[in-house]
Amino acid sequence: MSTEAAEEAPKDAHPDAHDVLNPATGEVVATVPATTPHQVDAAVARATRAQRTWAALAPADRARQLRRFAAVVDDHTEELALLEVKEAGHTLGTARWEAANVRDLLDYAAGGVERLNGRQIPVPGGLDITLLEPLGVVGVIAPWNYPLPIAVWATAPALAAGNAVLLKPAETTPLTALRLAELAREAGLPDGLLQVLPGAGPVTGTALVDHPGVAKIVFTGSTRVGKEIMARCAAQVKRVTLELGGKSPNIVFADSDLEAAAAATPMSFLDNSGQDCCARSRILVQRQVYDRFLELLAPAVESVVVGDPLDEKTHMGPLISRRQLDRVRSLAGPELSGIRGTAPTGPGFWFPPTVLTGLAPDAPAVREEIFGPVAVVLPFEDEDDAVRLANATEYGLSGSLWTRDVGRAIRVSRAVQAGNLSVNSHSSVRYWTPFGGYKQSGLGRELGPDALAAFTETKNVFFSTEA
Ligand code: TXE
Repeated sequence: MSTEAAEEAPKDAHPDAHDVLNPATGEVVATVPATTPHQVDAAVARATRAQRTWAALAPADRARQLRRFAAVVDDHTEELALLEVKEAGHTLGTARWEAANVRDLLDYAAGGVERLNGRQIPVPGGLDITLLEPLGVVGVIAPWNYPLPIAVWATAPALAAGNAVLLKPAETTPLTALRLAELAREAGLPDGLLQVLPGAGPVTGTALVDHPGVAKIVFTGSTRVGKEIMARCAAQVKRVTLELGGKSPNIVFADSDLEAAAAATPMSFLDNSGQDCCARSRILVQRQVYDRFLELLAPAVESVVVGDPLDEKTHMGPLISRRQLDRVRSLAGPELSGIRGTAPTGPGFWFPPTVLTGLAPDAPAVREEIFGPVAVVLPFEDEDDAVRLANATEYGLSGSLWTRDVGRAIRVSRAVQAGNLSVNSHSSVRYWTPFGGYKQSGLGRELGPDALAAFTETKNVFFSTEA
């Protein structure tokens, strides 16, 4: 790892260390020491001290410091983007969007600091006030699919609301998070306010989740681990926000602009090589246009350029790891029929863009989150059937519907159980609109105007005038 990043890791780090591989080549680009539970203790103590000073600042001063942090990130967006390409295999276009998103998240959160107000509600016989207080120390456990932005979705509003943050990045992608903590220091944020604790989920992550000095956990990752974390948090009634998996539908009605729907479909499940919790990985097409839609979709999928993430012409890069590649192969191997694009075969973790056809509704590829460049296509008969199929999943994160009928768009978007829907579009994530899942896709919401309030505790105080 770079010497700058090494300085950010705890000094007496655990001998266990994680190799960070470049997913496009399989080469080791850094080795990062893991944080021991004992070091998590020390980090919580430092964060607790920093949080007291931070929360005592005037809102305008906190906002100013966060804006300065955003400005420092802005000066380093290209560097952060290149680091994201190196550790996560993202295309340059995606990585640049991610770095800019971090800057925007910090700016947006800074704008919320001075608007985070309590309220006064009339109560006879005195004065009643409702305060919004910071929680204290917040633990953020981040995934590897969008390592930097997802970490900052929680970090920015948590800091803005007056909390300290301990961020545990995924084992495969700690480098951008470590660099971000250095930039926070460079921007003048108080020492210890944002600390990055690399390490294994079951060791460092569990120590953070179980620590009584951590008031809330924000976790993004698999539904399996999310359930385990929720159960551990329950033991202390610890606050928790979960952003988990998805198996989102892309519903194409016969009355839609089929050409537009087919042209937009490939990147709706291939963006970030399909390692996206919002990936529209179940394409549901009305029976009478099913064949025509596949005719339009095939050339669009086959023309997706897969290769060197640093080449600006590339649309899709590799998968994150050998493990992820093995999982995708096991669910979408060549024995299944469908449309397949092309991908490099050399070193690195490559899988071609794939659309599977002719599967039964209970096939593993239809039910499970594959988290790779794979979608399944299923036909449906009418509106009710489309809604039934869309909801036939334990997940409920996002979804799209394509139709020219406004009434149908309203009816179906009301009936689909998912936190984020888009009509005639696949866009679901904006830092200024709320994001999160129904059912087993998560608990709570991130982003949007209420993001800061999720990092506060509500306290009501009544002052009697009659004593
Ligand atoms: O996730 P994990 P994995 C889904 C996707 C993917 C699957 C497995 O389907 O194929 O999950 O990915 C930390 N206590 N998503 O295994 O294990 C871990 O170190 C505390 C969806 O990589 O859930 C990492 O920082 N922390 C998704 C983070 O949890 C623990 C994003 C996520 O890792 C822990 C990623 C534990 N016991 C995967 N075990 C999305 N919602 O976008 C692991 N971790």
